[in-house]
Amino acid sequence: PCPGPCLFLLLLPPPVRSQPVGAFDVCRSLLSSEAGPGWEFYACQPPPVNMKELMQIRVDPPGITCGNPPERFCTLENPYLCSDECDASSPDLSHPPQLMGDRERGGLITYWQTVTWSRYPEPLLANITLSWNKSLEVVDDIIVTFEYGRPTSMVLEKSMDKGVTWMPYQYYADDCMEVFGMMPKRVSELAPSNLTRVICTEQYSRWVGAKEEKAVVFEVRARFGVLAGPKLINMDALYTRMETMKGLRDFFTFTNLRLRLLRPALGGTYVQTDNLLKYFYAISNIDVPARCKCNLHAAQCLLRDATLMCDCDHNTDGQDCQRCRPGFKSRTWRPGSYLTLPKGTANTCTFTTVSNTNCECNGHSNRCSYIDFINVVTCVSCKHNTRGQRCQYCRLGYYRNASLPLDDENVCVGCQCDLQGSSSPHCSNSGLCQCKAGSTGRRCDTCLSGYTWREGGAGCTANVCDEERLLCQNGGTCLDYSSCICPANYTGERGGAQGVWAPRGSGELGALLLGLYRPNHRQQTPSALTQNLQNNSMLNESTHQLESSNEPGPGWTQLWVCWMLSAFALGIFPH
Ligand SMILES: *[C@@H]1O[C@H](CO)[C@@H](O)[C@H](O)[C@H]1NC(C)=O
Ligand SMILES: *[C@@H]1O[C@H](CO)[C@@H](O)[C@H](O)[C@H]1NC(C)=O
Ligand SMILES: *[C@@H]1O[C@H](CO)[C@@H](O)[C@H](O)[C@H]1NC(C)=O
Ligand SMILES: *[C@@H]1O[C@H](CO)[C@@H](O)[C@H](O)[C@H]1NC(C)=O
Ligand SMILES: *[C@@H]1O[C@H](CO)[C@@H](O)[C@H](O)[C@H]1NC(C)=O
Ligand SMILES: *[C@@H]1O[C@H](CO)[C@@H](O)[C@H](O)[C@H]1NC(C)=O
Ligand SMILES: *[C@@H]1O[C@H](CO)[C@@H](O)[C@H](O)[C@H]1NC(C)=O
Ligand SMILES: [Ca+2]
Repeated sequence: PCPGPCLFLLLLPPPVRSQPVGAFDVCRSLLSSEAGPGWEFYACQPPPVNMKELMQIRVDPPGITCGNPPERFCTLENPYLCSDECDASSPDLSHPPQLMGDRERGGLITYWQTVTWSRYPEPLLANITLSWNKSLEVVDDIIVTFEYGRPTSMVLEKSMDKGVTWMPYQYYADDCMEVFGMMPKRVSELAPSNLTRVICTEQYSRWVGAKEEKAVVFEVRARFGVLAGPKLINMDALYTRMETMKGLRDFFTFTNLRLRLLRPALGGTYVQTDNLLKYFYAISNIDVPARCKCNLHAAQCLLRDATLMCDCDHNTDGQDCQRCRPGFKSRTWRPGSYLTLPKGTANTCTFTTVSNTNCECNGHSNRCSYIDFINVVTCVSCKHNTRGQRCQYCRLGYYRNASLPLDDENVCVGCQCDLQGSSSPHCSNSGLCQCKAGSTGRRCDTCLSGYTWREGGAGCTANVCDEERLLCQNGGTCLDYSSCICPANYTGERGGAQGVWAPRGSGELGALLLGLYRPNHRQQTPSALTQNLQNNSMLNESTHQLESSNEPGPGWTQLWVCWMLSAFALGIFPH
């Protein structure tokens, strides 16, 4: 029964990490209570990463990337030295799109570059589409680094449905009113009430020199700061608003981003038609700090078959943990919540019912439940004195009648261990009770020779005297194997002179081991005694094996861990 849940258990992340306040980086932790160990669930989310490493880049229109055919260009700051060359066929002179997302090592700046504006006055337009095929939540500023000057106008757009529909995210122009008909704004002017407003900013489009300012920023940090304070100290306030303010979470969510480049850097002046080789776009880097959106049901995001997937917990399922696992729909799916602070709420999907194929109880029950702690579907209310995940074991105090099939109503037979002769009411798989010293038999209701059954809870007690071997001295008479009636002037258990205790024969212990005692009332023949010692040693072994099955399985340690856990979970321990 164990290997399934056990393997799963070993694959779980170590549960002993403590939960830092408000970090939401752990989905569950192990708790022990009076009812045994169990899980406590928390809202959780994957850590942020720079998503540039995982983005698909596409540039439009076709042929916008320079170098095919090879082309000369110059720069705004060196307009008359047009000796630079872009050549797609040369590794050193080519500027393909992937150089926007590469890791630059050794300080060498690598960048994508477009053709020059040689077709002026036709506008020089380019679209850069960044796709992740996964909903993400931006957690810090998106920074686009332009070499040779920032565009004088551009739009950042986003899609939340993998590119089906798009919406503007922010407008950038050196003159917002002229280009977009919008009042120029800064994020610092935003208040909590209009935090999700799409603005046009002139901050990143004015000419200040190509080397001085390269960055075009989509300000996320400053927006967070409107709620969480300038240093983002009060993240609780942000998390609270994320829950309560309509559209706030969506504002930071995207699956794709698109940069629509509308007009290149002009060097602070009008377009000089005599030298169009200095107008083009060049982007060396795009940082997208974001986390996988998992609806607060996963603490990590995995790359599977080149697709980002949330590693869903809380019995949720799907790329974004956006639904309950099959069989766990007893209430409708809900995202996890940042509230109540600081730990949030997991809103775990819970077990409902399982199909008959999953609820297999060998005919001893028709109800199952799910134990999240060991991720196991288990039978409940096993009848006919059975127990276990599939009602496949006998309750303690019962043993399996091996000649009956597992689904027989009478498969579990009461041990009926003799209360006085046994040290426990439980027996082994084969029905052997655990006998106290001196008693024997399957039910421990028989005495070894040298022992005599006494009522009143005493069970088998060692004989003090008998008629043959443990004779009473000095003419005493043995009474009921337990005392000698001494002649006058003699005392002692066996009637030894002046109270000296002097048993005759080879001594009790030796006699017992050699099997010398004569059969008696509730006593046995020597061969039966030997037999019984064997049966008892088998009993010792089988006692140890009582809870493990005969199926081949994992090693002892695992079995033990597993047994402990299942035992708690399945209520195996006797009451
Ligand atoms: C860029 O994308 C927009 C929106 O889909 C489209 O209208 C426009 O034609 C594209 N521009 C280029 C140069 O492909
Ligand atoms: C996008 O993700 C979905 C899973 O939501 C997957 O089925 C599909 O294959 C992925 N597409 C690509 C192009 O990777
Ligand atoms: C946002 O609201 C604040 C106060 O309500 C106002 O001063 C500011 O101009 C607004 N910003 C925008 C971009 O609308
Ligand atoms: C086990 O089952 C068989 C077949 O029904 C029966 O004959 C036997 O008495 C049972 N043994 C015990 C110990 O109940
Ligand atoms: C000991 O066990 C064997 C079977 O293993 C059985 O045949 C025998 O009767 C048992 N002896 C006693 C005294 O219980
Ligand atoms: C017991 O012993 C004493 C002396 O030791 C003796 O006087 C007495 O007669 C004895 N009694 C019997 C009944 O033998
Ligand atoms: C059974 O186990 C007990 C304790 O584990 C031990 O003292 C005893 O000697 C064992 N008996 C046999 C017959 O192996
Ligand atoms: Ca680069």
